[in-house]
Amino acid sequence: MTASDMTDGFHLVVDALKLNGIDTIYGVAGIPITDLLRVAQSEGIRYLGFRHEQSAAHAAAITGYLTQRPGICVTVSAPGFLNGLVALANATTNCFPMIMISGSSDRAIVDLEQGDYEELDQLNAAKPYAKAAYRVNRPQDIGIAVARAIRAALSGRPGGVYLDLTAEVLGSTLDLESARKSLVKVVDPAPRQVPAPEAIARALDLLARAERPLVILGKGAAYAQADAEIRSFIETSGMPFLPMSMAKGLLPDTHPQSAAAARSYAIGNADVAMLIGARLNWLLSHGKPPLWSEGARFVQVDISPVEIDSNRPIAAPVVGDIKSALAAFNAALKPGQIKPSRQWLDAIAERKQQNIERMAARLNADPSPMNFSSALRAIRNALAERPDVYIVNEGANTLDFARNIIDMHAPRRRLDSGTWGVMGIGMGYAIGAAATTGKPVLAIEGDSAFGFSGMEVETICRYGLPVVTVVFNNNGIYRGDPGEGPYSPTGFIRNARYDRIIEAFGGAGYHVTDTPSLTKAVSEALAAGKPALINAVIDPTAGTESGHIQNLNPRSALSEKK
Ligand code: ADP
Ligand code: TZD
Ligand code: MG
Repeated sequence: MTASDMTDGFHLVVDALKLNGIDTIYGVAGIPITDLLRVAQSEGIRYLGFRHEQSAAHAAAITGYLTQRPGICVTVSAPGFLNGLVALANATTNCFPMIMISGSSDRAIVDLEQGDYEELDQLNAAKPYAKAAYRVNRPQDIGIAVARAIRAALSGRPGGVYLDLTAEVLGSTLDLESARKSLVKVVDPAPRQVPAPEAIARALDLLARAERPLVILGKGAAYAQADAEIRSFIETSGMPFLPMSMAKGLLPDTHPQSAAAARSYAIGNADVAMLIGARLNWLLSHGKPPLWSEGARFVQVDISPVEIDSNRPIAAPVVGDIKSALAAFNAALKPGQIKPSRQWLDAIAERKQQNIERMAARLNADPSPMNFSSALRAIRNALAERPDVYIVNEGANTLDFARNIIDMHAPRRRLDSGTWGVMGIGMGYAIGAAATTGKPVLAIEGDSAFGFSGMEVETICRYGLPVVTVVFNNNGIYRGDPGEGPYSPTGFIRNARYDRIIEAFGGAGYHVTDTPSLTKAVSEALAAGKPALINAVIDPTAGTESGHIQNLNPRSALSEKK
């Protein structure tokens, strides 16, 4: 056999990915995967190289969320793998489909702990943090392994999958005929899961008997791309709805049935709540009092059967995929069957009005320096004509205020810290969203949050991506140190000029201290469609410790006795 009758592990991986429609890979180059990236690029896969694996893997995760196709991230062994692992775990926690492929060192040496270059038992390290983890030991298994990884990432509840490729497998050869036969194109990787008709009937029956029903939309509903089905069900039933953070825009935030501005009232008084792709985790106070009423009953639509009854008993579980489930609800729903009481709708409308008026006073103030509300109003004004823009958002106060102030008008446009409340997603999500959609991205970042992935500004400039980052610079985590003196655990260098970071790479930097300049800078930068970073100076005393989740800080029993 001659060399032209042979292929190798590098090419087989690329062939297997391409066969399954993968067109983009994110990663960081190095031993043993540099040639894998070169082959991918020369075979027509778009490769985006990052400065840190965590951001590359976050980009893959958000690509998975936006496209229902697994995002792919490639890393080197041990430390590169571990750098990516946080993002792989975060993807699994948030139910985003992705595959992290890492090269690994010589198994014979790793398994005997004889001290190889970048030695680590990566497969076992990944297992507790991934939905699934596989290792390929023979080139003829690459095709089936990639297929298995894709199916594991996408089917059922989506999640992060780890695929371990030994250096040996990458370099080993296989004859072309066997190679061709070994490749697998996955058929129907996320099969529809149609819920049982009796589950739909039970849920409709419970909703029909409700006086104060409430729909809660989670990011599972956004992921499912069942936008029309969800909207039709909510509008036909007339129920008020609340979007979880990343479900904002599934129906526009300005929709008359949105109860977002009366969130606590709606949650606290609902007699039946219908969860659609949302978990009763900490973000919903586990469904328990005092936020929820003692007697609240639940419908839960979710693809994962074991999510049901996780925190509170679920009276009407609907296990299936949201698109199929909502189609079934719409088919079975009779006009007038669900009747939220007039009193309930009026009470929500009244609370909404009060809260909107209260918020307007804060939004319309124009203090100097800017605070979170005034700066976000300035950004909201710039976004008014740009519903196409994707929003990435992390921080503490920066996150909480932006979630409330920036209305979303289209589905899957808001990408944020999510289930873990993790810092560091910013530039990775922004790059992933821009690369995947070709649309402009506005990243609204706390100064601390930005620091976790800030070096990826070079990546953004290198590829000329339409990412505009606004750093809410209040000199610290939560709030800045007020004056001179030694730095506190939450303080950062005072009056930093984050805008100059992007200038080092040829991007546009803006330094703004008032609201008209902020609106102008955001509008201008978005219109230019080029990399930009706006350093927005925020009053260091404006924020609160931990933003809206101050209550989660442990308090010493001693201080309470005093
Ligand atoms: P949020 O943070 O917005 O409240 P969560 O991440 O807690 O949302 O919940 C998302 C839920 O959606 C998960 O329980 C997941 O199993 C579920 N899910 C994801 N995709 C689908 C789908 N296509 N169909 C049904 N449920 C889904
Ligand atoms: N590390 C990681 C990976 N995730 C975290 N959530 C934290 C640390 C703790 N943390 C928060 O929960 S928010 C936050 C940290 C460090 C940053 C808050 O400061 P910021 O935002 O500058 O980003 P504000 O607007 O100043 O509150
Ligand atoms: Mg800050």
